[in-house]
Amino acid sequence: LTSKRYNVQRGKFSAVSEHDLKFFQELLGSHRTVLGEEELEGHNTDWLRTVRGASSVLLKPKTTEEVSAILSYCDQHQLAVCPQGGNTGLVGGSVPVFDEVIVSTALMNQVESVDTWSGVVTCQAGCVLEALDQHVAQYGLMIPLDLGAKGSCHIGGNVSTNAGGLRLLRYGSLHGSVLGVEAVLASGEVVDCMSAMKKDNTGYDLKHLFIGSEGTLGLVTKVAINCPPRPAAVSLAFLGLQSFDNVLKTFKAAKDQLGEILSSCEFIDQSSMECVEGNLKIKSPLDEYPYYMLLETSGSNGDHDEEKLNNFLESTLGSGLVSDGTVATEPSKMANIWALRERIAEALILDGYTYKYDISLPLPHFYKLVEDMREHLGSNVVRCCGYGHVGDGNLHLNFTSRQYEKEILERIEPAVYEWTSQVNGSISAEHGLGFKKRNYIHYSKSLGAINLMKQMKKLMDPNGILNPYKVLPD
Ligand code: FAD
Ligand code: S2G
Ligand code: ZN
Repeated sequence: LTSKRYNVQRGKFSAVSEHDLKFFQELLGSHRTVLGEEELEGHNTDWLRTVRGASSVLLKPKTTEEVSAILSYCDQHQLAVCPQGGNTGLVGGSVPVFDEVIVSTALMNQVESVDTWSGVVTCQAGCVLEALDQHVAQYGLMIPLDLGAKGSCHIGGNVSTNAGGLRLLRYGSLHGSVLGVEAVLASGEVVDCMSAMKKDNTGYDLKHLFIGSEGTLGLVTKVAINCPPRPAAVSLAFLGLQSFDNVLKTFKAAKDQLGEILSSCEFIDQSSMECVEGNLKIKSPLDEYPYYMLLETSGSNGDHDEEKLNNFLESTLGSGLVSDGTVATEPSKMANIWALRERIAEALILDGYTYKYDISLPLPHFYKLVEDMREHLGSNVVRCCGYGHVGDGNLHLNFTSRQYEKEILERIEPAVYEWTSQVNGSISAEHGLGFKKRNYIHYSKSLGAINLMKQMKKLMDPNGILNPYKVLPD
């Protein structure tokens, strides 16, 4: 149990009573009021299986009005709430720490409108990312976000964690592509910041408070997203390189030579590749190299893009920057290459316990952190690997051991955060702070900023019922 493994005290919240259950069942009906810890096993445990809460009540509202009624009731009765989307979060933010009531967006999965002129889709927070992307594809549009968890994560969870993902390099952050948010405050008040307009400079832009606040300021119930045209042509180059210096130079060359059609730039180190090939028994189309890169292009003219990409490959192979490479345009071939990158998280879990770090770093220091931490941990861990969104300066540094060991965690933390803050990096690039990283926020945010965040939390959730023990330190 999280509360056992980490020394955290339960807040002064009520425990759910028979009277409370009666209220929820009258509001939602018994099939949308799921009871009992065994029933809730999958909702109390995070995707990484590293934190586990003890909730015995899972509520499944369908509408904003039902969310409003739930939250105002919980606020009046001092019941803590854990908002939950697809439960793919990686920082322990999406599951209860104690017996918080879980409010799931699973049944809030309706698309409200797609404006084909402006490319704006309006939908409920519980739409699964992949399903939403498939929905807008019929209009020639795409959701400007892609991540390995697309089959399970909800768009409301993506907004709440300000998820980055594999295409941020091309389509930017959700702070740019989300045009509107509807959220419900702890009091039950509905904050309607929905808009389908690309420009709206009327007062404070409040929607940004809910983007990335991980369920601690309000429960997101609807979003409006600006969707770019779905590219007619996508190609994927998979490269083998001898040094990380060559990875950086190749990234720079890709930006110069591929320019506007470059839509993703990811890297994988040899240790990550060994893990995904060894644990998942999937094969890389290249021989063994110390580093690999995935460079994706997306454009409107396949011939033009493929020619550009092949010229790029020729010049980087010719100059020795790249040691080997292959270009795929056929969807199943591209999917096989993406699996080598997207399934590393899954492969790491098969080692046992994962110590996961999602760090933003200035590119010159980027892989040095992996080398230093690999040396620092030595044979104490089964594996130390680095991969991620090198195009965004976002490293995914992971260690694994057979089972959780406090001694390993203490060798890694706070060393990894100190190292990061010394080069002015971010201790959490895209996954958020959740439960696991909230006490390290000061490595990336000033005390003044943290104080203002606490004041905002106090103003918007005075009883602290929304996702307690998450994001901000006590
Ligand atoms: P959950 O995990 O259910 O919740 C995440 C947080 O948001 C929690 O704090 C929860 O309380 C809160 N929350 C959820 N829904 C709402 C809501 N409607 N209103 C208010 N708060 C809410 N993340 C990235 O950024 N980039 C990646 O490339 C990436 N790749 C991943 C690959 C894999 C294989 C996995 C398992 C995860 C990956 N993630 C990545 C992490 C995770 O998928 C994202 O954080 C995602 O946005 C979480 O969405 P979710 O619906 O699963 O949210
Ligand atoms: C990714 C999520 C998985 C991980 O794959 O891009 O954001 O292992 C990550 O960190
Ligand atoms: Zn990532």
